Amino acid sequence: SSDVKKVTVTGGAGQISYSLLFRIASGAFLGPDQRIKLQILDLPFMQDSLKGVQMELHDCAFPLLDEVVYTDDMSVGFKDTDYAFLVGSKPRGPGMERGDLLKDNGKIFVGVGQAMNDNASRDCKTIVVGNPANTNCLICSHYAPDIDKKNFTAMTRLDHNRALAQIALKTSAKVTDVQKMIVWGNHSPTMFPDIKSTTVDGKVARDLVDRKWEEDTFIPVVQKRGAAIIEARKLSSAASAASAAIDHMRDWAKGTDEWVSMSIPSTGNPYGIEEGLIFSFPCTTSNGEYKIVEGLDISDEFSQKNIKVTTDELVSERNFVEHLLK
Ligand code: NAX
Repeated sequence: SSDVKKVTVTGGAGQISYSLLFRIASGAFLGPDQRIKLQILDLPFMQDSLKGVQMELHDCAFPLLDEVVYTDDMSVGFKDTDYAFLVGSKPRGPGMERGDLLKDNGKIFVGVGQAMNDNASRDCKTIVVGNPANTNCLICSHYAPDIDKKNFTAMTRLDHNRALAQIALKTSAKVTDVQKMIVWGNHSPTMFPDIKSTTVDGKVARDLVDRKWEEDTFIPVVQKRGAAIIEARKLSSAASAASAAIDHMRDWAKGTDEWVSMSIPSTGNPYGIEEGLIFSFPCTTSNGEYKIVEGLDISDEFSQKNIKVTTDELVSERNFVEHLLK
């Protein structure tokens, strides 16, 4: 029926999805009253594995889950979808340069964009999780010209949540006491976790932690957290990535007054970031729309330097896939 929301997840047989699908189906995304149909996509050789995921989803007997389809056919997977979690992509293999990854995964997002343009709801809200997420998002949106660009976003919420957690741990505060966190730029080690505006239980964060810790420990720990997880777990972060994807999409769909970091298409305003780049900004959300937090002073040398590094990287990634953006 029409009050069932269709949710598409790509890369459905992968490790992030093994956490994400079950959280979506349990109601963590759209709440305890919203019925859901899951449309799960993965490549042809993963269909057996997807069948197992479907069996487990059935076995949870989730009250909100109307139907689960799994497929390798994008016209089925994206049919009339309301929300798309684009997780599927090729992991970076040994000896692979970032450029190779950009090229290989860029091609995936050409096809995904086309399939979404032909099949998805015109109001479909999309998060790109698969790396390099920001530039994949740019490509996907380019190939879905009939869907508003503002509906295509990429995930920097995991970086945002990591930054919240580091400040909470350092100041012995609850994570909910930490507010006005920002991650600017690209989901990559050039991202800029910015605590200039951050408060902890109402107090200015920079009065509680010193600048040396901020610059030499906090920022690099957040920037390199993905690598630290791989080192410890021998697998990349999965449950935390799924949780952040839910946070991003839930807040976008249902609204929040908290500042959250979302990678969205820049319009050039209000911070002068080049138009069109998929760039992480501080946002608030209401009525299914996000809005950039305005009026922040980022004119100091430290902010400018850090924002420039991550902007330059996004420009160079875009230049690398220019042939796909014609
Ligand atoms: P896995 O390798 O476990 O799963 C990826 C799945 O995608 C596989 O089942 C694969 O068959 C499928 N796939 C590949 N190409 C596809 C296509 N064209 N259509 C549909 N499915 C396709 O990776 P996992 O650990 O789940 O990570 C998925 C992606 O998230 C990776 O690109 C990873 O780098 C990225 N991440 C992004 C994060 C972010 O903050 N934006 C953080 C976590 C994660 O590292």
